[in-house]
Amino acid sequence: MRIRVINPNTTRAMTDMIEQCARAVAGAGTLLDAVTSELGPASIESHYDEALSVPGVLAQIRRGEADGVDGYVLACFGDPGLDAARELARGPVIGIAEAAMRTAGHLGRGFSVVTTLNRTTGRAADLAERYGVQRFCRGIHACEIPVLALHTDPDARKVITEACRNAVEADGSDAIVLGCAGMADLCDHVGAELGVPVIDGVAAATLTVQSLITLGLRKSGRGEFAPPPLKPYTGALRSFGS
Ligand code: 2AL
Repeated sequence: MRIRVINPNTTRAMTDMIEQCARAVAGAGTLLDAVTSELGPASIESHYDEALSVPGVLAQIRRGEADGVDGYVLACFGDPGLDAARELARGPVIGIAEAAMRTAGHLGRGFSVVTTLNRTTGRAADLAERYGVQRFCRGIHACEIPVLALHTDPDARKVITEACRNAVEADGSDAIVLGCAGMADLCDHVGAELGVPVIDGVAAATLTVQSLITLGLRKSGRGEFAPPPLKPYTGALRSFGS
């Protein structure tokens, strides 16, 4: 099977790290690659960034469909463009917030999310509600490290680990959800330090997509997620139309 991980931001170094984390869990028979959006912001940490990342995600889904990809991981914690991506794809499309929060629900009574900037916590809260896991989500916390500083700030690992430790204590949580794809490579370290399950959405979403494809399950093409009606699009979005 072919799984494609889409990094909705345009930072290639982040895609490389995400690809390694996804490959580390994918099965031997899975052909997995990761692609970087070619249209949009370098990182996604505002509603503005998120809105402008969506055309780049959809362009990658269109390319993936032409390449015969069986399923996709959207590797940004805001799950940007998830519904629209599902309209375009034949196979499953899973967002990392969706996969991580649903996985956390299997592992204990309550989880905490630790994300990047405080301004992204509202989106995470909206997603918890959307995915029906609000009652398991005990708190959403920010480490106040911007996405692109996650791998340049020498204190990032320590700050994130301590933010996770404090979240478990403050919320009485059983598990931690890492709230950014850029934190994927910290998952094992934070888990070992805290002694509670720590969920990286990149790994969780990769295995969710792989499981669905193994089960022979594809996106439902009936109703809401059927391919969108063709029509002309204008201006910079011309190539997205018929
Ligand atoms: C993210 C993420 O996963 N990728 C990105 O660019 N921004 N999420 C976040 N909470 O900042």
